[in-house]
Amino acid sequence: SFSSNATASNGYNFELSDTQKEMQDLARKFTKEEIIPNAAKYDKSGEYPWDILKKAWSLGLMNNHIPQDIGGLECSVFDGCLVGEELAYGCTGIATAIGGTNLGQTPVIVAGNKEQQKKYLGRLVEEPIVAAYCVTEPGAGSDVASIKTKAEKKGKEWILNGTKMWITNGGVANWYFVLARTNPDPNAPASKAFTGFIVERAFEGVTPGRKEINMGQRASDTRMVTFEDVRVPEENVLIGEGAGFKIAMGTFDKTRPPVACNAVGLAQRALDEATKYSLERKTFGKLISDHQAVAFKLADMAIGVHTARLAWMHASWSSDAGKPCSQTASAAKCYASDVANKCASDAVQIFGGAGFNSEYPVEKLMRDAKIFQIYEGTSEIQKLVISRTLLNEAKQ
Ligand code: CS8
Ligand code: FAD
Repeated sequence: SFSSNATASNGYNFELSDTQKEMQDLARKFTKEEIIPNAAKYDKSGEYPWDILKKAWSLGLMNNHIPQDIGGLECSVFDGCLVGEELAYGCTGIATAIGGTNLGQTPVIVAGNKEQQKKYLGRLVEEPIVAAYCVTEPGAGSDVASIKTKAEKKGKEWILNGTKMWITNGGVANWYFVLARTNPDPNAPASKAFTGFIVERAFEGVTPGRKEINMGQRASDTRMVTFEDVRVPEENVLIGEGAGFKIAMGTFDKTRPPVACNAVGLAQRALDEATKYSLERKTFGKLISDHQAVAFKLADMAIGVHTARLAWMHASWSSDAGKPCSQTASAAKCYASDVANKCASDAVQIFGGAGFNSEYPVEKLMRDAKIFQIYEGTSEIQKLVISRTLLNEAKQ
């Protein structure tokens, strides 16, 4: 088992266990050998990186959180992040393809019954296929409670209608987690008005749209998905009618630290590339690293990487320890996203003209970094979650 010693430790412990180090080394080696040499190719073609995912799957670098009785590794959030940071160092587009399936699985891990877990998580253990998480719609992203996709009960089935937007793995997933409104009363509280469903790609009426052409993370597959009179059997409801909103929110508590760790992987890559370049490039008769303006930029990047890493570590540890963690997960996600953007932009600056050119690795980092401030809740939404919690506590 790759379960974390971070959860078991008393007090502070910054030492990884031997098993964690092995897992991290495996992911680092995989990134070096399989992801880094192919990242630019997938970025340019936009092709889905199936061959890389298949290799990652066979090495146990995907589906980390599936329970052991289903055949998975049942990794802690912390251990999944150790792997995620390494993969993201190589390409955050590929890391998002992998993170997207973990995100789709999480509602089934946290809220699925054993039959649902065996059927849907079991498939992902048996074959290298992926899942997706469908909450956002063309008219509603930040405000989840305003989604319009609806499901109506007819006998032993639910009839699902609506359109989801910007769905990672939307065109390649074998099944989707879908959040839909099941109580038409506009005054029904969010905590009771929505239901979470497992919807197979193969169900009639499920149609993914065209692949969206995005600024960065272009290896990842982002699509609209429409559901037209899709008949979903009642056994595919997670927990029960009305439980969906809390499942969707509870999922983020476990999946925002992994987004933060991916942002840290990108920031570390920016720092490493910039450091290397600063020791090669000369201006005014000396290496650019000997100009303090450049060296201090590197120092600021290192401060960001270090502190953002501690933030995902603490947030994932809190989640694994069963502590209230929405605030720490949001803080890590928001902060690491800003650090990734600052580090990528600074790396481009240190590269000068070469930084702006696609033959060098850092322009991709800058394009890839932006989405971290938007997906899995924008930075503004993370601040909303944090400020609400702290103000509620202060009022008590
Ligand atoms: O709308 C919420 C929100 O989180 N918005 C942001 C949406 C978002 O993050 N979307 C991301 C989509 S997925 C994605 O982008 C994938 S990226 C690709 C993969 C990359 C992998 C590397 C909100 C703004 C936080 C809250 O909305 P409100 O409507 O204001 O709801 P509330 O009044 O706060 O809460 C309503 C009820 O829900 C309960 N709740 C809230 N948070 C939680 C958590 N766990 C459990 N339950 C929760 N965290 C809350 O308690 C309310 O229930 P009551 O019983 O009424 O008290
Ligand atoms: P809006 O909600 O329209 O926000 C627009 C702007 O207003 C933002 O700057 C926002 O921060 C700001 N804003 C909104 N409300 C407030 C407020 N209350 N206070 C202050 N500012 C506010 N979704 C999924 O369900 N599954 C996925 O797999 C998925 N993958 C994605 C992959 C990519 C590449 C992209 C681009 C998006 C993905 N999303 C996914 C959707 C993503 O989560 C949303 O785009 C995001 O939550 C923002 O929603 P929106 O785009 O509707 O922006």
